[in-house]
Amino acid sequence: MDWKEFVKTSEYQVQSISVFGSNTGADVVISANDTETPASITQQAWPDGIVIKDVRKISDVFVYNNTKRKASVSPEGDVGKVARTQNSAPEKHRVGSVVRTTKETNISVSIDLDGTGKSTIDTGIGFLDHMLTALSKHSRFDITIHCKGDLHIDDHHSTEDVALALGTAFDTALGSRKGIGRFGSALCPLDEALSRAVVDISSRPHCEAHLQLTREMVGTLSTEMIPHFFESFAQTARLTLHVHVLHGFNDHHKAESAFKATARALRQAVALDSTAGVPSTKGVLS
Ligand SMILES: [Mn+2]
Repeated sequence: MDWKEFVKTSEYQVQSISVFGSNTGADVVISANDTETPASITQQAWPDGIVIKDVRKISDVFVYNNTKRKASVSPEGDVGKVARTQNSAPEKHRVGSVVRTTKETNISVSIDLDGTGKSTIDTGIGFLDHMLTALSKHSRFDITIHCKGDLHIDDHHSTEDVALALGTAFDTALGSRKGIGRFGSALCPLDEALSRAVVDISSRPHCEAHLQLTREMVGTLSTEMIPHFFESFAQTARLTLHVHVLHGFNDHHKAESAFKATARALRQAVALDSTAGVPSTKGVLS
């Protein structure tokens, strides 16, 4: 049996439960102990998965294979995570990693789009580390970045190459780009600064980054590299990103609110959506 995951769309009000994967003949029983829902649904084979629609006030769901309990789902959270038994396949995480070595930089990046916002970031540029830590935290992507770059020249190659590598890892983690929301948008303040980010995982790289930065440097990061970071990331991540600082005074705040808004927008755009299929009228998004 090769089933993979359940997706729930909202807490206690579940529009559909999808069981993806394939099963060639074993009895599978899905039961939900809710009086408005059929007590159990049995299918002999589900090569294309099972979708149960309009399940309401759900309190628990079980999957059985040959009457042996394989998994249960509890109703917490936006996207239900399967509480798997030891016999089950590990939960699928969308991960990507990149090692990028040039004469200018030596970089390793890994990303887990289904993480909790844990990060280990060491780019050699303190303020960039601070921004990438914020990106991880507010996107809930687990991110590890190590960069040894030619900082004796300046911060350009390190910043640009970290962005390119992070975008490539993100693209790898997304895979086929099926079953995701595709669009995301967020407004994030940091005290007096307010930023807006809008993301379309379009596979067409484009970035508009207008950040109103006025200082030459923040810490050891040139402010001109901050919009360039977003441009480079969008290029290899193959997405459209519009990020604007709407107003603000302090450049540290402006940049940080821009990264936080981008993180929130990305989180929304990559969120799994069991009804999405390929979220494009063209039928292709990869
Ligand atoms: Mn800060």
